Amino acid sequence: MSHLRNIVILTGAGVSAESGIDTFRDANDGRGGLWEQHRVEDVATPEAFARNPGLVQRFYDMRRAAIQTKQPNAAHHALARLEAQWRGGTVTLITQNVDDLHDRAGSHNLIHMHGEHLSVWCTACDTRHRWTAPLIDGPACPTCARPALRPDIVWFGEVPYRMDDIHQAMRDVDLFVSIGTSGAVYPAAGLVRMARDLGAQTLELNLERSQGSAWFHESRFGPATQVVPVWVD
Ligand code: BJW
Repeated sequence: MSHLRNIVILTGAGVSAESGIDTFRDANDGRGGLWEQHRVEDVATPEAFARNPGLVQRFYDMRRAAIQTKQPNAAHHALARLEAQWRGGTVTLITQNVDDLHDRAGSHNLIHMHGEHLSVWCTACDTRHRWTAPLIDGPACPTCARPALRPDIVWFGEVPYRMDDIHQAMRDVDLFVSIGTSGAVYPAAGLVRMARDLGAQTLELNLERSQGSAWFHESRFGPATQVVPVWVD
């Protein structure tokens, strides 16, 4: 990798799978998109929240509690190590994951494009707060006191966070690496094509071929805890 300066890494649910966090499109019964017994569309859309806020808040409270018991794995640690040791360029980590395992492993140049579980967003006064207690009873915002807190998660139909920062990082990318994502959800799934258009090398590390596999110069298949440390080291 010595001739490469700027690395952009996109991670998805597969990087956290071996920490015990279910992926979205694999851990189901084959009907596609089932997630903890709920269809993704029933809980991960603004319409679902408007229709049944209690169900959605309960669902996220349950997932927050579960995530806090999980630990970063060898793949998260390897990516944090890469950022700490990389010289002569930048390592930008864009994650679609809403867990905090990259943060806890020590990654700093990190973009949570689909939001974060441990953050809540007040839609009344547009402030963000750290989640501390279940949201099911519609608690008041600490800033404006209105009961308008929602999970700070990018649902289908909403614009992912920090798109300007993502485009900025992509402008200078020499190597684009996609890890543990199915390539099914846009705009994240389109980044590999953008990288190709900009002349970058592209590498996929995944358990199996993803939907965008044809866009990668190279693919390496296996569990993230094995293939990521081998690639980094
Ligand atoms: C392992 C492993 C191991 C397993 N080791 N690997 C039609 C065409 C194109 C686009 C659209 C369309 N209709 C609608 C859209 C847009 C829509 C979209 O993409 N829909 C698709 C379903 C088609 N996208 C949006 O709405 C987005 N917003 C948007 O487009 O705004 C417009 C706009 C954008 C930009 C500028 C201006 C305007 C928003 C998307 C929000 C996604 N939100 C979710 C839910 C979060 C809720 C929560 O977590 O609580 O984010 S959906 C869900 O999918 C979650 C994930 O981040 C995301 C991606 O999933 P991921 O990470 O890829 O997981 P899986 O399960 O799919 O794959 C896991 C992979 O890991 C697999 O490949 C396994 O093999 C592998 N794996 N174990 C290594 N051990």
